Amino acid sequence: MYSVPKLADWSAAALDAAVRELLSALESEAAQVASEAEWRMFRDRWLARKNGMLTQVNDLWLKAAPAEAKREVGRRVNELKPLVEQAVEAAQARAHGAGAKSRLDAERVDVTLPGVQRPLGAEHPVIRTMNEICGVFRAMGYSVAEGPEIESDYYNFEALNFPAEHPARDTQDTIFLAGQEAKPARERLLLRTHTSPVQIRTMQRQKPPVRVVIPGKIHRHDAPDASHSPMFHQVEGLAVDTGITFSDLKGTLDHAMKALFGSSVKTRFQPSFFPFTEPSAEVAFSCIFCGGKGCRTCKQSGWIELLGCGMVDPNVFEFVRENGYDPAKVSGFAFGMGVDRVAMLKYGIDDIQLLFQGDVRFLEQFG
Ligand code: 2NL
Repeated sequence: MYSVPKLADWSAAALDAAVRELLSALESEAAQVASEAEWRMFRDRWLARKNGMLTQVNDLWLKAAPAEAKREVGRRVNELKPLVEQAVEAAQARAHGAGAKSRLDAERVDVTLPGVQRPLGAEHPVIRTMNEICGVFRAMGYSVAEGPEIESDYYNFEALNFPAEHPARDTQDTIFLAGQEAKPARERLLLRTHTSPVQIRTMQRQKPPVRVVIPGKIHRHDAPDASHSPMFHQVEGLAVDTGITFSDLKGTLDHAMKALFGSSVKTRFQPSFFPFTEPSAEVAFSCIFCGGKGCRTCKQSGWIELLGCGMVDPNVFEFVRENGYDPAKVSGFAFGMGVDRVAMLKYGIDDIQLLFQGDVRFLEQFG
């Protein structure tokens, strides 16, 4: 690599030769600068105050020159300085350009490649069924209400005519929250076992007439198997007005079953019992798989049981009497159905667990 020579011959010809040699070294070193880091080393080698090439030229050529040569040496040394500075500046511009180009090359994006695929989500079959059921009742003028999943004993039992210690409570397989013993019994919290508490809340908020459906999650202390889950879904409905009769109940639910399962289904009402309705009934519709002849799904009966319903018990109205629900003046009907059962029938699902395991291979079939 080039280094600044000491001079012995101070003639004009010898000085010119030394200058040419230095400039050619400058030019070839400048040509090799290819990056920001190399440029910095090049700049320091030539311009550093301490030991840079120009400093050495000053020391070895100008300061060392005999008095008679000082003028000629000085002129040449002065001309060198701007040349070196120009070469350094030009090399920087080139190094910078080269760096930017290689970065652009590395980061180049091919906009013609296919994009990142984002799979579309699909509505869960339970939610879809819930919306469909609510839609059938909305079309008949019902509104939709929701409420808390953690409820008090009062709303889940007391106000629905399940008195404390009544055996009907046992049928609910309730999951209770721990640490509630310090509270009065009616304030103790539990996971709601039906969405009926929201109907009580609706009657507290709204004077009759009322027509409302309540979709939601409910909980029962049940061991999971193909037809049981400790968490499942329900849609309940309530209609209260003057002069509501059991015929209104039958006509409404008969229409709802036809809207959900096809206009050719028949409905069957059989007497039953619920604490909050009197009289009460179980509703079945004619089997959509065998047309009523008998098959595996309807257990050879020709009927599929789906709903519980009845006329609202006057004892329930007593809890909201002050808000216009005098049982001597108004009457109403109520019903409840399991959404998961409906979804399984509609989509031919034989295991309720599939609905809640979150397996994408199952869920993506509903896109
Ligand atoms: C079933 C039975 C039913 C009700 C729910 C209800 C609510 C109020 C007053 C009266 Cl606030 N009744 N709800 C009535 C009868 C049956 O559900 O088997 N569900 C799956």
